[in-house]
Amino acid sequence: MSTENNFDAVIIGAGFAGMYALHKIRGLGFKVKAYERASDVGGTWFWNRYPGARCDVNSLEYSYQFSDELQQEWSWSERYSSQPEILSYAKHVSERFDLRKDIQFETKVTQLEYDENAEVWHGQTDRGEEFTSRIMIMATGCLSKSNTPQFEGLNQFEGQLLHTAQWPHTEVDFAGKDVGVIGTGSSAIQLIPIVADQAKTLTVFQRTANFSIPAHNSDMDKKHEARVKANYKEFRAQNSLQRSAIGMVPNPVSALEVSDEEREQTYEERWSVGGLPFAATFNDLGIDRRANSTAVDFVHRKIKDIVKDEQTADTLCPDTVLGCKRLCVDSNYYETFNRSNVFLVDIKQNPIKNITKDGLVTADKDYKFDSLVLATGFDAMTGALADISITGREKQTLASHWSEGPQNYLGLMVSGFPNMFTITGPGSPSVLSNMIVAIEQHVNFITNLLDFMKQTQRKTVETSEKAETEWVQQVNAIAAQTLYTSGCNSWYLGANIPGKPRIFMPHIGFPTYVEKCNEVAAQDYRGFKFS
Ligand code: FAD
Ligand code: N01
Repeated sequence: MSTENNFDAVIIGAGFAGMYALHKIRGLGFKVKAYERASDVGGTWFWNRYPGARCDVNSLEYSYQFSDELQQEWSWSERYSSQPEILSYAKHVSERFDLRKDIQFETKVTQLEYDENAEVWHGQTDRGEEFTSRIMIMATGCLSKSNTPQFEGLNQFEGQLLHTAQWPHTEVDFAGKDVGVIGTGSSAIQLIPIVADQAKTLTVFQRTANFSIPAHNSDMDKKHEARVKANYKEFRAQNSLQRSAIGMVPNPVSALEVSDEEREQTYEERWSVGGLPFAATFNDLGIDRRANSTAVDFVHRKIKDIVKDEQTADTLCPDTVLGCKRLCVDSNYYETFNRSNVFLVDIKQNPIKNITKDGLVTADKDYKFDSLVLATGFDAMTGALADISITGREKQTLASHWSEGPQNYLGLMVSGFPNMFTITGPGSPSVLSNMIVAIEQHVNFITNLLDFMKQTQRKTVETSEKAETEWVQQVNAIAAQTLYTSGCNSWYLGANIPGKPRIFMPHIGFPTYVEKCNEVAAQDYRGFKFS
């Protein structure tokens, strides 16, 4: 292998995590390269091009803060920006910081093996290339490995088959078509109102009803933007103190301690603001079933007010705890079911038996379509890592180390896998926070640690099994105090993928996590071993 392919650090992925990691690691003077299987930067926003895709965290927050010039010069056009605008932002960042020259696109890393003697990682790509690197940064994404359920007959479908997370780059025209959508998660809920507007008919196949809160998206309020920009640092710092690092004001009051009138009025106020802050209407919605059921009842009433057909409304009412699955945020989702061309099928009652060449068959009926959209989500948090064959010390594979579920320390490092870091992996706040904030915190922690190694002339860092076991116990103990583990079957638990170990993966609470990381760093990186 030529020395051209020997690196100090290799990053896998060029979404927001990989891009920032590349920028920061360059700053350490390292020889660094990123591999990305897509043809451009953006990650999530490169792949998820379905109509209606947009963020559900305010754009003034869902953006980088590491460069004040960047955050001052960029302007978002909407409160929750659309996928094309977020992708333009990612491209702008890559150009502004000249990132592309160190990213190799259309290249998937397929294999990584640790060489204990040389203390380097050997990598292979799907193009047959090889590389070595002392440091590996896994910026592979939590929601980047799409999930295509193994429906019988799927490959026999002769119409147009689409997946929300692998959407074509050219416009998909649904005009005059009969369309089926399988799934009613966040992606489906964003897509359904738009497809319904274009298609001749739209049939939605729902297995589990989801809670959705109106986005009330709007054009960016320029005065608000100017106020935030005048004080951006303070705004960011305040938001980072919130449990999800999102600037939603939590109401420090129990849902059970207020009168019925006050409770109803408070829910109404939050519903009219819209979006994720609804989950923080009262301080016990995530921990107390009785409190949570007041929110459930409120949303059920809203659904029944909006949706005219009684049976459809009943089917749309979730029977799970609110917020246990990620809350969806929509524009006209429930209203769409009042259209005469839209039909809802409850596949919990009548499961899909198989896909046919021109539609699908459920337990009680045949359906025919021109287009079938799979809005069936992701093998979340571990899927993209499991997609790479990774072998660490003593020939142990990551797959065998994680056979009972992911184990790591601070969500950053796995024992037996030296010098390999995961960004926003399981065990970190990641998907339960504003992810760009979580990404920056992780990358800063990792690059500070690498700088510490450089200054103290250490070659390798790894964590111990003890640190890892204690961390996983702590993550689980926090989750066990909430309704996340008992209130539903979510992808946070791996429950959406048949055979995946059922374990709650994210760490709940961004500020407490940051505190812990800072404490670890201040104690010469307690829980990490250096050589
Ligand atoms: P990704 O953006 O997933 O990037 C990972 C990259 O790694 C991908 O481009 C992938 O191609 C590449 N890759 C993976 N494996 C390999 C390999 N073996 N070889 C080469 N390349 C590889 N989060 C929020 O906080 N707020 C939101 O509003 C929000 N909205 C979302 C909307 C949608 C539709 C989805 C799907 C997710 C949303 N998220 C949101 C979560 C989102 O994933 C993160 O906010 C963020 O974009 C993740 O960035 P990342 O760089 O960590 O991962
Ligand atoms: O995926 P999901 P998603 N047969 O897993 C159904 C982020 N995001 O792409 O619930 C039949 O939520 C499945 O049914 P069930 C956000 O973090 C954010 O929508 O398992 N149905 C479910 O209805 C989000 O949480 C935004 O019973 C099957 C759906 O498919 C995450 O990405 C927008 C099935 C999958 O829903 C994932 O969202 C989009 C089967 N075999 C995404 N398998 C924003 O708004 C699965 N389903 C910011």
